Amino acid sequence: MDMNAFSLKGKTAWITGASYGIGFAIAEAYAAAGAKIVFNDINQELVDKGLKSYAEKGIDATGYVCDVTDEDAVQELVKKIEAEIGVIDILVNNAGIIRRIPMIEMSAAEFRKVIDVDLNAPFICAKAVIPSMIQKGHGKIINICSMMSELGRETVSAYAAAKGGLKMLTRNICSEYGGHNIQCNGIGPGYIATPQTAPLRERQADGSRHPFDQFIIAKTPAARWGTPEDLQGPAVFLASDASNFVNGHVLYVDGGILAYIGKQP
Ligand code: NAP
Ligand code: GCO
Repeated sequence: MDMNAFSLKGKTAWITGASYGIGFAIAEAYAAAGAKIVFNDINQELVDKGLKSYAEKGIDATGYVCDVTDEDAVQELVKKIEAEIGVIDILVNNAGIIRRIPMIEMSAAEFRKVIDVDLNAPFICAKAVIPSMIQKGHGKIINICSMMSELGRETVSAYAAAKGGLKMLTRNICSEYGGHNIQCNGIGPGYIATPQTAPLRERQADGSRHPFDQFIIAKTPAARWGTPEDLQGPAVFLASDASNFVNGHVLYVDGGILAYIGKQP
């Protein structure tokens, strides 16, 4: 086998919401694999924060301000990227939010907001990049799903609905555009230590671990939270020629949680 199949040399990768967290880690890995990095975030302050972080890693990334839920803005951004950087070969739909609210206490507006960012935006971004991928004869779309694409839990109804839908959007893009040599797959991270999950890991007043933190440790065969770096290898694989016959798949990177009943108390 030619190991260059895992190279991203000469490819342009757009990772949404990638000033920090999982998106940043994936972009870092893509840069190491040879890709040109483009990212966006919701405001200039975050884009500047991201540019500083990328520069500190020696990565010459290009950052843009764009709200991924705004279709006109996304269409304009893709045209700008194509003019200034090049056709997007790899899209990672990473931008996402969560609102942990008991369903009967959640307003429809709050529910819609989560669906808008976590499901509608991946549709908007994929729709914007697919035409040029078809013209170019290849493309990779990677949707950042979740364990909540498979399981529910209290207080995350909107998020689980969005991530479940994102799994099916992944399969549908595969079905509709696989014939154009476009592979659309998902990554389903387990519980990863990022700002998004920080509230679930906060130390208690007495210095003990958060009950949810203890719960996740007991439910994970690896007995630890994941790190954004745990996602880098799977993300490079799904963006590279090494996965050209993998399509419509969600690759769970969860330390084994989905396979495990949990440690006996
Ligand atoms: P994070 O730390 O909250 O980062 C998410 C990024 O997306 C932030 O930079 C955020 O900007 C940006 N964003 C939010 N709304 C946006 C919008 N409308 N337009 C553009 N950018 C926007 O989250 P993370 O933990 O890195 O998670 C990244 C992805 O992985 C998300 O899709 C999440 O659902 C998924 N995921 C996370 C975990 C986990 O355990 N952490 C597990 C499974 C899946 P702001 O700072 O302004 O919000
Ligand atoms: C939560 C967490 C999870 C993780 C992730 C798990 O509140 O349960 O935030 O949703 O973010 O999605 O895969």
